[in-house]
Amino acid sequence: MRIVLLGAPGSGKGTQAKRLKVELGVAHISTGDLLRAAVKAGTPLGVKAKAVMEAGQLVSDDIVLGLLEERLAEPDTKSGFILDGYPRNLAQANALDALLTRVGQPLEAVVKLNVPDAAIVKRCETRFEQEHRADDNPETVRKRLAVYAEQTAPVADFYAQRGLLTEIDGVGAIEAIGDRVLAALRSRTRA
Ligand code: B4P
Repeated sequence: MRIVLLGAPGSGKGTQAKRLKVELGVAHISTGDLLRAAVKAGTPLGVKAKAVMEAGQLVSDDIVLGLLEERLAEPDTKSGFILDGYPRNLAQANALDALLTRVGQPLEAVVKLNVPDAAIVKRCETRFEQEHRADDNPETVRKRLAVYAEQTAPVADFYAQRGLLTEIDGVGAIEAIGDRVLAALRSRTRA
């Protein structure tokens, strides 16, 4: 299955994708993880991305698309994939559409995790205390939420207009949310 997971930063996309990958037997592609790996490796791309991520902003569309194209060319994506953190704006949504049409692998479902801002701020605070991820500091999280509202929220309408969007309540126990996502995906493939 080919799926996009949408949701605000800290809405649990990465958390849910880990289970979906196992249950559905598909590749998990997180653009956040790809970027963090580039930052850690200190590649020229990573050096550019570091400051942008720490400011809570989006890395440039060209850089992220390049990373994504490379990752989608790997053999484990043949059985399907979950895109986590991509697309994050309408330009990325259009670029993804063009790329997947070109390779004859269109999306089958888009799942959006709905979580109120207050719960997101709390989750990121907890992760900041545990993992010290620079972009989880409270000020940057507020910035990321503003970028989400302005640039990423319209992507949900883009997919709703194409009949691909399913919205899921992303509050509650991690396992219960995963059950909701799986049930929604299964009823979609039966439909
Ligand atoms: P991401 O890596 O995508 O952001 P994230 O905070 O990890 O979000 P996610 O929704 O995956 O949350 P998670 O499951 O980890 O992006 C980071 C940065 O990379 C962006 O700000 C941007 O700069 C850059 N970037 C990435 N993609 C890009 C793109 N396409 N274009 C441009 N720039 C891009 O959950 C968060 C926390 O909540 C965790 O600690 C988790 O344990 C906890 N949690 C999850 N579910 C929970 C639940 N049900 N209850 C309680 N806690 C929960």
